[in-house]
Amino acid sequence: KKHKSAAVWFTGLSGSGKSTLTVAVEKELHQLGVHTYRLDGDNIRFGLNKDLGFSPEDRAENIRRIGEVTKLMVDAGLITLTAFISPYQKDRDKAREIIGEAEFIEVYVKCSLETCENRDPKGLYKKARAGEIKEFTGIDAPYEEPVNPELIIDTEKLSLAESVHTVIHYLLEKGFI
Ligand code: GGZ
Repeated sequence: KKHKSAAVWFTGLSGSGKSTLTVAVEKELHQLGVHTYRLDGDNIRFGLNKDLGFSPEDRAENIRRIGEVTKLMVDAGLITLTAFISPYQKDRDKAREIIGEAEFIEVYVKCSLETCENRDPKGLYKKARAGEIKEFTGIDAPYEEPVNPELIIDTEKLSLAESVHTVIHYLLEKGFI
């Protein structure tokens, strides 16, 4: 099945639902016969970027490398789904520039800090509040809300199925799939 490649760039707080959403969107795309690749902390921060931490400079470099890798995957014809906090607008803008405006879809996975902190699936917010993790996004490091995202997915209001549908609908509407 013919499709146009693209980078679907999910950004949001830890616990906002980025990973869950990318996994579910990928599953749906596979059912539609679309070739994809998914990048997240598990396959990037333990490999390519294992030399990087969470200072603003390291996050910028993390996102820059991910932008370059994503560009290669988009060139290879894949719909690439990335799930990184990517808290700084300038870093997301740089990824957009690397990948190309026409292929870059910024998806803000919106969820209040309060809800993310209540979900706390890995107990990281608790550790951050206790001072055991420094520079934790939302606690003692900033998250800059996207200025002009192509899509906003409010995971406090939408079910997972509704969130997936919103992304798939966008890709259909814009002629990517
Ligand atoms: C934010 C951190 C931190 C700090 C470890 N701040 O919920 P998770 O665990 O699985 O996802 C978070 C992940 C964030 O990595 P990213 O590469 O997405 O960040 S960025 O785009 O800002 O470069 C969290 C874990 O790593 N983690 N320490 N201090 N998240």
